[in-house]
Amino acid sequence: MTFSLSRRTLLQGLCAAPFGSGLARAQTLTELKVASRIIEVNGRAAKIFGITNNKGGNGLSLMLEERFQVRVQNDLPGETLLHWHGLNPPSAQDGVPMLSQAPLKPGSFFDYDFVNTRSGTHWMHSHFGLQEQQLLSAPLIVRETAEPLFDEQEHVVMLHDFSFRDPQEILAELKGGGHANNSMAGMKMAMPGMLNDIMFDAYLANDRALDDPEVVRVGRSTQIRLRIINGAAATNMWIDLGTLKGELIAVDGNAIFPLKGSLFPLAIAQRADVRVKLPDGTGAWPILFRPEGQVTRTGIYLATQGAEIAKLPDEGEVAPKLDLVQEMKLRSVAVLPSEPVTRTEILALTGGGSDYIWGLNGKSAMHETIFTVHESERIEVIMQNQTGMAHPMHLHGHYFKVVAINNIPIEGALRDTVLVPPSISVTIRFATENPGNWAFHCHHLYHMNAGMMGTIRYSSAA
Ligand SMILES: [Cu+2]
Repeated sequence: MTFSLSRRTLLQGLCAAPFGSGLARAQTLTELKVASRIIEVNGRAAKIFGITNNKGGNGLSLMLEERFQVRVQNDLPGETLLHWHGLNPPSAQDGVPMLSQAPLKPGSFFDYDFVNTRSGTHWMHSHFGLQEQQLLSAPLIVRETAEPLFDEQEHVVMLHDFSFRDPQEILAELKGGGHANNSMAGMKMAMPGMLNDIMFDAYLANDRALDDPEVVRVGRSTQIRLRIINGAAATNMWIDLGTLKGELIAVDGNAIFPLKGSLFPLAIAQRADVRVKLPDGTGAWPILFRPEGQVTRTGIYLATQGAEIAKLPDEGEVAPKLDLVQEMKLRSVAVLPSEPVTRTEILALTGGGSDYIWGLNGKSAMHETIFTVHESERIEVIMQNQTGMAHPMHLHGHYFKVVAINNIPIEGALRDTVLVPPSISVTIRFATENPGNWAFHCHHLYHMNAGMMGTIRYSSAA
């Protein structure tokens, strides 16, 4: 059961036992506060948002067997609403304004309470307006065991793109047909092959640019599991291990058969768990995160105690654009039941002209019904990108299996977000087992806010 009350109402004592088991609940409820905070970027103070838990940490870490019992307190001067990206809550707790819940008023809170069935590296972010661009996001890690199964260290890295500008101003400029960057003003939008439609002031790894990177202290010959979250609003990235070799072991929180490498793509909103075995001896190793099509990069360092950090410039070679070469190779560990597909839907990704209106099947109303489903169906969706930009497509409330790329069948990964590059089709399958009304959208924040979002409705839902 959930409810929403202002702080004042709470003080007036009107929140009398809204739960069946008030005592047990009070012992486990975690509070997340959404508030403004200041960080330093390029030597300048930046006012952004953040999500702090009641232990003072960033975001949330819980065990799989724990019920998801979280109070979100809005300490912002304006409305907000958090979405649990990667979890499959009941739709009334999914945090999409005007679809699943009303936005949270300043000074009020909302109590979330559901059985969580999803483990892995996930995240939470505001689904309200353009707040995600102002770093209103945090890790959401669900562990299956209290201690790592292997003798390994763990570290969470959250990536962001950052601008000192007001995101509303960026969106207005994009809609005005200009490139959201002074030096490229007047440039037409979304030309074929265009990678980035916004120029950012910095790219951050755990809130820090490469001139002042986070240094993670590691033991000699340590094995480390990096849980990497692309929380950028509009930037696809590469994970670059440099001289180190690693293994990709999970995507979007779902285990895959390990894929060896040192360069892994990570589209907007996706997560990657990468296991790295450090060489013997002391040293410092940069892990870089490189936005596609850009020379600027960000990163962290893994360093043994006392090792000197030889700082890298924040510019390097141009990072290539993301493709689906890796996606073709991913194989999920979990096997989906082999029920036949009950229905195939075509979803055209459309728009992106000089008016900066984006859409799904040519429609650009954010809560437009894409299609209606019944419970216990096995739906196949063929997404066809008819635009000049890549779109990281995210389905709420479900995870899906990537089953074909350009109609070439694969036994692909289980995901909640998949990149669909220009002129490419990506086919996914999911089971309709979470009744409600669910957002399905491009996770590029400005594409979404310019119309590339719709709703999948269950016939059983209101
Ligand atoms: Cu998009």
